[in-house]
Amino acid sequence: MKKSRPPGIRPYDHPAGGWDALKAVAKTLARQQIVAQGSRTLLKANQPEGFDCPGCAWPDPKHTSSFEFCENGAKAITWESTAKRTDASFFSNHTVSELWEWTDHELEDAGRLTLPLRYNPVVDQYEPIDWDEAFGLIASGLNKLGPPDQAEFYTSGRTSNEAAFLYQLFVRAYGTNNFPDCSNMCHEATSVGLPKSIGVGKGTITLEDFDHADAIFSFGHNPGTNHPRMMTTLHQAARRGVPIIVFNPLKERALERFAAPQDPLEMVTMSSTPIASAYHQVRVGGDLAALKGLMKAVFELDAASLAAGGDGVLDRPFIDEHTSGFDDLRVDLEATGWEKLVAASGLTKQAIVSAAGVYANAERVIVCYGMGITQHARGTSNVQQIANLLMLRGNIGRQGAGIAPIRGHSNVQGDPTVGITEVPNKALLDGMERAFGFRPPSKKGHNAIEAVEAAIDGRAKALICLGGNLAVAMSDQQATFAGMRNLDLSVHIATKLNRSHLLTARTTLVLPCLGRTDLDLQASGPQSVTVEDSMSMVHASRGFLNPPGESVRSEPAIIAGIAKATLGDRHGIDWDEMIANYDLIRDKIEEVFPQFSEFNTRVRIPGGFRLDVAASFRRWNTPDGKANFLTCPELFEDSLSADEDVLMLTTIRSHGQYNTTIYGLDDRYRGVFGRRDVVFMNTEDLADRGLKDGDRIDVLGLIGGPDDKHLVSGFTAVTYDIPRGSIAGYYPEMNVVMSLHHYDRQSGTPSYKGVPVRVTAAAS
Ligand SMILES: Nc1nc2c(c(=O)[nH]1)N[C@H]1C(S)=C(S)[C@@H](COP(=O)(O)OP(=O)(O)OC[C@H]3O[C@@H](n4cnc5c(=O)[nH]c(N)nc54)[C@H](O)[C@@H]3O)O[C@H]1N2
Ligand SMILES: Nc1nc2c(c(=O)[nH]1)N[C@H]1C(S)=C(S)[C@@H](COP(=O)(O)OP(=O)(O)OC[C@H]3O[C@@H](n4cnc5c(=O)[nH]c(N)nc54)[C@H](O)[C@@H]3O)O[C@H]1N2
Ligand SMILES: [Mo]
Repeated sequence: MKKSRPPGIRPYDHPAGGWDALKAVAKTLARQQIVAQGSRTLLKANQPEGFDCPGCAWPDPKHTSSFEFCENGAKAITWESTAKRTDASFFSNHTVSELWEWTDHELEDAGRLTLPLRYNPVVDQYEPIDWDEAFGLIASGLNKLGPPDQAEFYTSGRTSNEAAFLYQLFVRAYGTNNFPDCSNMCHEATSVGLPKSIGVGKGTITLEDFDHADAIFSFGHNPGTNHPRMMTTLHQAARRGVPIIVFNPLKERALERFAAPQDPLEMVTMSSTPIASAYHQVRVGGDLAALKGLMKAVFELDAASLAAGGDGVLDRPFIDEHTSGFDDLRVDLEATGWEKLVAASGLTKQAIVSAAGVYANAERVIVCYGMGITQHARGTSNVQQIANLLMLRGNIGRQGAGIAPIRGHSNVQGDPTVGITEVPNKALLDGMERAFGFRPPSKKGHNAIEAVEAAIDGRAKALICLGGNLAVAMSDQQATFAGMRNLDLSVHIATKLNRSHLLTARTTLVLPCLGRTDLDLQASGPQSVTVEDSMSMVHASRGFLNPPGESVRSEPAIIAGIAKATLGDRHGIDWDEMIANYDLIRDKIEEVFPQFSEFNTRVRIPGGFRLDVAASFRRWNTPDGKANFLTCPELFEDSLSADEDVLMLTTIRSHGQYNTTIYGLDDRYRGVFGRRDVVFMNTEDLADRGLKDGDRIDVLGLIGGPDDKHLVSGFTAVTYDIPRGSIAGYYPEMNVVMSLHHYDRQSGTPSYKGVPVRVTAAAS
């Protein structure tokens, strides 16, 4: 007898991609009312003369290739180039209290922002305001603060290099390093962890390396949804017979099998290609143990090979010449028994040993990873164990091998490269002094968590957000919301309305900006901006659509307007000149950061250029000039996760969202339709609690207080193929269960993917 499933739960048995992906795009185009211009827009994505897709940071094949179909890229583009508008009448028809009751989906679906707005508390509405008046209010708000450290300057990762660079110039000239940014919630564990390991906080491979890899390992990322263009690469590798070994608690469909929309044969025959050659369902938070197990098994294979008179499997010349810390790693692995590794990873010893066999047999290995690795209380250590694993066989700094952090936002890697960082190094400070004749402050500023903490306890009085939706993206929404409401001045530079904008301060402004697809016309003509992808390639992006309204300005122009009003002619910076022609901004970027030499020339070459990643050439910019093996003795994320009654919650993205932007309520590949109020659980974990598929449950976060402040109630439990002890729910709905103080102590990354929780039947 077939069991009936909860409403909206219908297991999906097609491969990822295929015709359903094409259908989904057609539906999105229609919903955003852009059928006519939509297809034209999509064809310009990631083309040499077109714009960079705002969907993700996956690189483009040589940037001159033909159109690459990507379902979620298409959603990101149509969502931005929608014909819907929020104009003056929209805001006079809806109070902020009323909008607060709308869902996140409804808020953004209302359309593009078209006018600068100021919140009027008397009528509880946003009202149009002149640009100059807006800039004046911001300037007086910032200039009446005590020390400049009372202001926080957030950046989300869609911001171009040019806008980010001007922003950091303005903020440093104003006098602070308070640069919370979305990267703090994302790949900060990479940016902090890898410099200590290999001397650079970026990936070491290029896209071409995949053509030469003999094995690919994938930890904690979901490319079918979040980096769909990566599926072209994985599809090609799988067809070449390259083993792809996946470590992920959830069986993500695209990693199981994929039908490439660009492959006519697969589309016509409705066939697909298996992607993963082995799929290891590691426990949530079990990667540290899995990685140490892999390394322990490599050591054992090495010993066995040597005992049999072979050469061993370690790359001894590489280890001797290029690394330090090898003996410490060996001691750490010897001290950790298999029993513990098996328990903490949730994998059998056999599974780990077999994956290690694939690793040791491959001449060239790439390890890719995403948020499943970084968003943990030990995220930095996770990243460093991946580097260790690669270093054991010299898999860094040669063709077909290396480490591949898969970045999120389309320019999240570029923003820190051009100065968005709360910890400026000497080179940055020297560069700024050289180019602008003033020495910026060197004192460490706030990251995202510290900025929110400062808002909560009143140390921060002003917050300027260059994009994003900080309040909803951050852990502990109750605390974060209260902090944002506590401010004197809040300014949001945005394309669309979101919940952060409704958390009004004493003075609150929303400033409408152009997106990637929009034509950016300045005094010297149409402008291009630049972005850096996950593989350190910098290239140009130029939009071509008519802006959503006459008043909408570019991000650089808005920053320049704020800077001029706030700083006057301090330091003699000519803001107008740079806005008239973005080449002049790029000249300054080059002056501050020598790796951008001949920036304006090189960025005009189709496909752009690659920034120097020293570790790709086996130059190690670490204090001892070597690649460092770094150990982490603790296996569990925290003491609670060893408690049997405690489940580890991970928070994931559905197929129908872009971070806090909810395109729709379906998560097709996971078989969820029309809802997001579900929690994926193992049948036995449910049974242990007297629960079953479809029951309504409460989920209580256990860190950050004994009361029920971190409670999500009345969600529906859905039985799912997930390891015992692990549960999964959607970001951002589940952010409420997280304490603001639960984060990786090394990088500040919130532990979004390792939250100890207790699950019970719903109280009401
Ligand atoms: N369409 C779309 N594209 C996007 C985004 C989007 O929201 N929508 N967001 C962009 C951004 S900013 C980012 S950072 C990236 C995010 O891209 P991903 O890194 O793919 O992000 P997530 O969906 O959060 O989770 C990734 C995977 O980690 C697995 N996972 C969860 N916990 C663990 C764990 O403990 N261990 C392991 N090994 N795996 C685990 C989940 O099952 C999931 O498959 O995508 C970018 N691209
Ligand atoms: N529980 C949980 N929480 C998470 C995560 C998780 O996996 N689990 N992931 C974290 C990660 S990886 C990230 S990166 C953060 C994301 O945090 P953010 O980057 O702050 O959030 P987004 O949802 O990407 O921001 C969406 C808003 O950006 C604005 N926007 C869109 N395009 C543009 C543009 O071109 N210019 C400007 N100025 N504004 C624009 C729109 O107003 C839109 O509402 O969330 C983090 N939060
Ligand atoms: Mo991200």
